[in-house]
Amino acid sequence: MSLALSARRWPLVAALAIGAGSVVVFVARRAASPREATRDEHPFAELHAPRVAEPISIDAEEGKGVWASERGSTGIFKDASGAGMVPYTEAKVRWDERTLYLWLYAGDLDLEGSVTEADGPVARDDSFHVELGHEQSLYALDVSVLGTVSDAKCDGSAGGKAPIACDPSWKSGAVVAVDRDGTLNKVGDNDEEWIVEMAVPLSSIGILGAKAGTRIPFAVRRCDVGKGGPRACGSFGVGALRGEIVFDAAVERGPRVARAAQP
Ligand SMILES: [Ca+2]
Ligand SMILES: [Ca+2]
Repeated sequence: MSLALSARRWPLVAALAIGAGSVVVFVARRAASPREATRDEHPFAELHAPRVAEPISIDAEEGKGVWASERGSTGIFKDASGAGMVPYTEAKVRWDERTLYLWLYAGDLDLEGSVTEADGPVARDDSFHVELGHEQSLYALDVSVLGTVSDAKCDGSAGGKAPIACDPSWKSGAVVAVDRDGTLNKVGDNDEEWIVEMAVPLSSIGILGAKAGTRIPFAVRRCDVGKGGPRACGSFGVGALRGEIVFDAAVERGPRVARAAQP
């Protein structure tokens, strides 16, 4: 009986010994290098942006190959309950050494927009709100269905609480084009969608020498404006799951180039 007990205890003793060894190794590793904050201490939603080999011409031309793939896509924006936003809304990002490119897709049955002056109250029109972070600053850009831009440099962090102090004299230098499928400010007919293509100079947000691995805190949201109707809102990178663009080394060439390269 005692022999049988001893035999059963051996695996337990061995496990304890191995466990103790693991603790020693773990402690030694912790002591060897200074502690760094682990990524999962802050709940980031990473958005991996492919690089483009040539600058994207900003013209909102339909079917452009460089935006065809789902790489660098937020997927459908989420509403406050975590469900996919209705109407469908999505953003994609690309980069080169000088520029961050955005493609903002808005499904929309009723296109509403009237603000045409830069830094005007763009958010009351059908629009996107983009937040980019760098160092201690937050750069906020609103861009509307009319292509009107309101931009400001603020205190705060991308996707966090509403910024307290903003300086609207800051200019992003963003180049914007909009493709609209529908009639503006006319209720009763069925509109379909509008798409913003946008280039933001990285130097305007203090990023020089961008390279693979560069990270930019990022949030984007949209509230659909309807004539007298409810405002459906959705976002990416806002609240508990902050967003962050990561510049990938892989180059996005688009399907046309890929086809041309085949024998
Ligand atoms: Ca401004
Ligand atoms: Ca709308």
